[in-house]
Amino acid sequence: MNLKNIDHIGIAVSSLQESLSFWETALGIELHGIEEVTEQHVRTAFLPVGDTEVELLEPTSADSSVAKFIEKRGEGLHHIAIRVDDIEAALAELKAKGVQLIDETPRNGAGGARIAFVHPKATHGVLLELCERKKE
Ligand code: CMX
Repeated sequence: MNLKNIDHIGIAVSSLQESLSFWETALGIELHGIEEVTEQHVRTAFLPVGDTEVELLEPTSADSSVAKFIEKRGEGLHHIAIRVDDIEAALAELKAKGVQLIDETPRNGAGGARIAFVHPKATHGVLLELCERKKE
């Protein structure tokens, strides 16, 4: 599959407002925008760093997988997202290789991206997101 780059790194936080004071004030990174992704039950804040971004993820409901993650493991690194050209092709290739997928078909992510997750059990402990964005 044609992997492009690390699109973003997701960090689970209890409060966007509180964590932004570190990323914006201490590191001086300019916030790219805040967006609610209703399908994923999260509010996200994107902070560009070089050719990738940090995505802060705040749960909007107790049912959110991010809320469960924080409850079980505390705030911290939640996932790594790799950008692909063709997400359906990437998922088909992983499925054919017997990789344990969370999503066999893409869902909607922040910024109009199409996303799908690979189970952390398949990746030796890291939740991996595949991410396809509209061509610029
Ligand atoms: N990174 C690494 N490991 C993780 C993890 C994460 N983010 N989340 C859970 N795990 C671990 C659990 O601790 C558990 O480990 P142990 O078996 O050693 O205890 C293991 O994965 C499996 O857990 P599970 O009981 O099968 O499943 P959970 O109910 O904990 O759900 C997961 C885990 C990954 C399947 C679920 O969170 C999921 O479907 N995630 C994809 C969707 C998502 O995370 N959306 C939010 C982001 C949206 C966005 O970026 O827009």
